[in-house]
Amino acid sequence: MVPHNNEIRDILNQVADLLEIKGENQFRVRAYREAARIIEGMTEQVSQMVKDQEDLTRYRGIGKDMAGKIGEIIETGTLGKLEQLKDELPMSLLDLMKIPSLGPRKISHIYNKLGVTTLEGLERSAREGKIADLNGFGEKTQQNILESLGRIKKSGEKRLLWSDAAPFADALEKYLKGITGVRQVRVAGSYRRGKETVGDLDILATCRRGAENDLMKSFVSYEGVKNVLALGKTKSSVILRSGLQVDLRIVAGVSYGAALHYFTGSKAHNIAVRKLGTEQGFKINEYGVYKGEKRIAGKTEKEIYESLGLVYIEPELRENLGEIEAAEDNRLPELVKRSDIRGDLHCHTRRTDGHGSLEEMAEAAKALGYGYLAITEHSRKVAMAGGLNEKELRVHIENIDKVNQNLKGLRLLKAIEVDILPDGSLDLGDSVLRELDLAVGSVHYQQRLSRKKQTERIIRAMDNPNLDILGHPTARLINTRDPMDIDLEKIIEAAKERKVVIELNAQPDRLDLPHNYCKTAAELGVKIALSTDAHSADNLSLMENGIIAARRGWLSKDDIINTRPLKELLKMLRRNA
Ligand code: DGT
Ligand code: CA
Ligand code: CA
Ligand code: ZN
Repeated sequence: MVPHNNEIRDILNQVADLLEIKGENQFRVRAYREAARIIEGMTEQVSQMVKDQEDLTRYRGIGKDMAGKIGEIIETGTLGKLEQLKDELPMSLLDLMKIPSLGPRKISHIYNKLGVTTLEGLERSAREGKIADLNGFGEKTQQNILESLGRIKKSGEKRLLWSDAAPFADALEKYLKGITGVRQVRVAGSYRRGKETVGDLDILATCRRGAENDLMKSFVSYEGVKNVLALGKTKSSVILRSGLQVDLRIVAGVSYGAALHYFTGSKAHNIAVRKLGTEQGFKINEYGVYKGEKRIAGKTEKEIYESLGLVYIEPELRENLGEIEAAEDNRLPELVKRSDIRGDLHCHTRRTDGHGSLEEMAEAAKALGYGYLAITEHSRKVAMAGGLNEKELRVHIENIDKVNQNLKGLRLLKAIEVDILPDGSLDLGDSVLRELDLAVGSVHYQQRLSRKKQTERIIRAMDNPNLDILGHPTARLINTRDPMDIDLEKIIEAAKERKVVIELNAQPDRLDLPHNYCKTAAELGVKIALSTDAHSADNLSLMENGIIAARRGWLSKDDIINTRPLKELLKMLRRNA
C-alpha cells in the first residue's frame, strides 16, 4: 500500500528520534525532522507528487539525499536506515518519547545508565527513585514522569486525531465507491460529526441486490487491512495497519437515512431524538421511524428529522447540547463555511519558528482567496523559537511594510503573538505593541498555576488595551497535554467586557477554544478569530480543519471576525474602537 503523508512523517521522525537517542550528529537529526515537518504541512500526498515526478527538493529543507529517502519509503514502505537502527536499539525506546519531559538525550541517558527500554521499566525505575538519582534529573523530573505515565495509562488506547483519521476515511470511502454494484458509501460516527479525536470508523453502504458478498470481500481484502475481526453478510470489521478499527455495515436503501442517523450519533443525540419520537407516538430505530407497523420515514436523514417536526440538524451539532430544542423552534445557527473566510489572523514565518518567508506566506494566503494575513511572530520570552524583542519587532514591522508595498490584493498585518507572563503582564512594552495592526496574547509557560491564579493572570493580560485577541486559551494539546486549569466562563465574560476577541486555533491537536465554549462565547456575543497558527505556507490550509471545529462550536459567519473584509475587520479590533 502506498504510504500516506502521516506514515512517511512518522517514519522520518522515528529515524530522527533513534539517531538522537544514539547521540548522532545533530545536522542529520535535524534533516529528518525538517523533512517530517514539511511533509506534515503538505496538503497533497507526497506519494502522488513522486508518482508525477515532481522534484521534492523544491521544498527548502528537503535535499537530494532526503528526497531519495522519501522515495524509498514510498516504494518499500520503510527505510533501510530505520531497519538498521532497529537492529542497534530497542524500538520500545520510542515509546518513552510519549513522556513530554523526556527528550532523546534524557532517554539515551536513562537507557545507558539504567538499561530502561520500556514504559514499564521506566515506571519501575521511577518508583524505586533511580531516576531522581541520575545526573541532571532530580525529584521533580521523576515526579513529572510518574504523572505522565499515569495519564498515558488512563487514556489507554490513544484515539486518533480527526485529521490523522481523515486520509484513511477518504481513501476507504473512495475505494468502496469504486466496487461494482455499490450505490452509497458514507463514513458516519464521530468522524462525520467532526469530533477532535475518533475511536473507530463506522462506514455505511448501500448496494445493488446481490452485490453484498463482493462488497464485503473487497472490504476485508483492502490493501490497508492488517487483520479481519469479523466477516459477515451485513457487517464486517477490520483493523488497519495504523491500528484504526473500521466497521462496515450494508443497509437497504429504504433505511439508509435512518441508519446514517443512528450510526452518526452521538449516542446522547440519538437517545434524545428517540425520546422525542416516543413522546409523539413513534418508534425509532436504525431502520426507520414507525407509526405502529408502518414505516413513515427512513430513506434520508432529512425525512427522519421532519417526521418529528424538526429541521435538519448538521452532524457537527449532534451532541445533545441543545440542538434538538433549537431545531424544534427553528433557531439553529447557519453554520460558517470555508468560503466565508477572508483572512487568517495567526501565523509564523521563518523569522521565528515558521518555515516560509513573508512573501511565501502572502502568496499562499492569496491563493486561498484571502484579503489579509496577520504575521504573528513569537515574542522574546519564547526564546526557543527565537522570539522577537522590541528592537527586532520594529525591524520586522519595517520588513512587512516593504513587502506590503509590492503586494496587490492582500495585506500582511503587522502583528505579534505576545507571551502572557506569569503575572499577567505582556512580554513586550505598550509603545511597540501600539505600532502594530493587532496583537494576539498567549500563555506558553507556567501552565500549572492554581485555577485562581491562572484565571487572574489571563484576565489581567486582557486588561491591557493592546491585547486584541486571546490566543489558544486553554493551551491544551490533545492527547499530550491537558488544558490549563482555568475558569473559562469567567474569562469569556471578561473578554466581553473588554471587547477582546477569542481565538479558535485550528491546529489539529489544539482546537482551542474547545467547541462547547465556542458556543458559550457566541451566546454572549464574544467574537471569535478562527486562525490556523500556520508555521508554513501549506499549513494555512488547516483552515478547513478549523471550520469543522467552528461548526461544532455552533459558530456562524457573524460570530467570526475574519469573515469580514479588511476594513471592517480592523474596526472590530478593540485598539480601533
Ligand atoms: P468513537 O468511535 O468513540 O469516536 O465515537 P462514535 O460516536 O463513532 O461511537 P461508536 O463508534 O461507538 O458508535 C457509532 C454510533 O452508533 C454512535 O455515535 C451512536 C450509535 N450508537 C452506538 N451505540 C449506541 C447505543 O447504545 N445507543 C444508541 N442510541 N446509539 C448508539
Ligand atoms: Ca466510531
Ligand atoms: Ca464503531
Ligand atoms: Zn502559541
